[in-house]
Order: sequence, then C-alpha cells, then structure tokens
Amino acid sequence: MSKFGFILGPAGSGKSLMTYALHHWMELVELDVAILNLDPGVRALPYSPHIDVRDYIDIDKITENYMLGPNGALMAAMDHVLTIIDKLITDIETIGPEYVLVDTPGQMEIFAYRQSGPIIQKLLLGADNLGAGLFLVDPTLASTASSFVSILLLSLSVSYRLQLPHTLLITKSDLLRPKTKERLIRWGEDPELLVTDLLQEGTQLEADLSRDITEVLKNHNYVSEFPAVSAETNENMEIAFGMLQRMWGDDHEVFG
Ligand SMILES: Nc1nc2c(ncn2[C@@H]2O[C@H](COP(=O)(O)OP(=O)(O)OP(=O)(O)O)[C@@H](O)[C@H]2O)c(=O)[nH]1
Ligand SMILES: [Mg+2]
Repeated sequence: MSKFGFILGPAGSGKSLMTYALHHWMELVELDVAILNLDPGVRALPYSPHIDVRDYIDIDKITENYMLGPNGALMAAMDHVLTIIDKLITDIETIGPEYVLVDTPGQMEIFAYRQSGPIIQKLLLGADNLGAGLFLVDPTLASTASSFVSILLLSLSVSYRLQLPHTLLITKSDLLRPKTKERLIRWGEDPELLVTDLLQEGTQLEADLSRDITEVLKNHNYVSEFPAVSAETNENMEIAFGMLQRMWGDDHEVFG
C-alpha cells in the first residue's frame, strides 16, 4: 500500500518545485518516497522522477502524428496515458515506496476536467492505496479578496471533479511581504474577514452573492490552518506533509 500526495494547482503555481522540495524534505527525515511525473509535456524538471510518464509518451510524436497544437497535443497525451497506465502502476509497484508524490500536468484543467484525469487518478490509487491532494494557491493570482475567492472556487471545483480530499497552501511565501502573507492567511482562516474585504473592494459581485459564495466555501473548503510555504527556502514543508498525513488518516505520526 502506498500513500499518494497529488500536487495540484493552476499553471505556474509551483507544483513541480513543491514536488522537489517536499520530496527533499521527506528524504531528509528518512521517509521512503518516490516521485511520479504525470506531466507528458514538461521539458525540464527540478528533480529526477522515479516514475515518469514521458518514458512512455512522446509529446513531440503526438504533435507531429496528429498535427496538433500545444494544448491539443497535451489533451491527446493525457488521454493516451490511460493506455499505458498499467506500465506506470507496475513501475510504482516495482519500487514499492511508502509514499508517492505526484506532480500533475502544468495545465490543471487538462488533468482535472478531461475525462481521463479522474480515471487516471482512480486507477493509480486502485483499491488499496490512499490519496490526498495539496492545492497550491499562487499569491500572485490571489492578491485581492475577489481573486482569492476565485482561486478558492477553482480548488473547490477541482476537488469536486477529482473526488479527492485536498487542502490549500499558499506557495512562494518567500516572495511575500509579511503583511501580505498575514492577510492571505487570515482570508483563508476567517471567512467573515474575507466577506468584509470583498464588500470593501467594491467587487462587481452583488453583496448577497459574495456572502453566498463565502458560505459555500466556509462549509466545504475552509481548513483550520492555511499555511504559507516556500519551495525555495523549504519553509513549512513539515506542515505540508502533516496536512497530507491527516488526510491519509495517519494521525499517530503527524508532523507539523
Ligand atoms: N521564489 C519562489 N519561486 C517559486 C516557488 N515555487 C515555484 N517557484 C517558481 O515559480 C515558477 C513556476 O514553478 P513550477 O514549479 O514550474 O510551477 P508548476 O506549477 O509546476 O508549473 P507548470 O507545470 O508549468 O504549470 C518557477 O520559476 C519556479 O522557480 C517558491 O516557493 N518560491
Ligand atoms: Mg510543473
């Protein structure tokens, strides 16, 4: 049985660097962890994946053979993963790690919203493995209350689509001024403050709609903690891992 941590988030939110940093931290504390790269289109990665979808899928060939553009080729490649999923599963089973970190494709919608994505995830988990996700909130996409809410709605939509428990993390925290970091953390933890700031922002959304949205988020998305992490400085990696452990139900050995 392996415990899978899916690293999710919009394009450029820091999924690959987070996969590298979390793997590095887990190895430092002597955990048995392997990385699965699920992005068939990535050229360069900050880590060497133990299992790599690119070993079986050649995006350049797909582009050429089907005369597709970059997004079309990625979509076709993701659908193609279904035909080689048994090879990935065999590779994972051969290594037999306790933990698998899964770096998901750059274009999140290709993984979350294509039919193949949720099926790939279910096949990887099978009946025996446990799965949980970390959804990365890029602070540059969430600097106002309304953009912050949009990202939370996106994460809710992904969780609904993948049927995977996940928690939210603010990434790239080393780039944030302390005041900005504090504000993001408080928005994540205190929906009432978020509503107040939404209304003050003079957002186009009607006040009632803003309240309704935050009510939904409060009931389904808010977590007791909303930490900021940095894959650059390794800040709060133990908290990120602790969140995964709680979702896997490992509460006897929680870090963070
Ligand atoms: N300063 C800083 N930069 C970061 C951090 N995490 C990621 N980055 C940078 O953000 C950019 C995108 O990071 P990636 O890890 O490639 O993000 P991604 O989500 O995997 O990107 P795609 O797969 O292309 O969608 C890179 O230039 C990273 O170096 C962080 O914690 N701090
Ligand atoms: Mg990436």
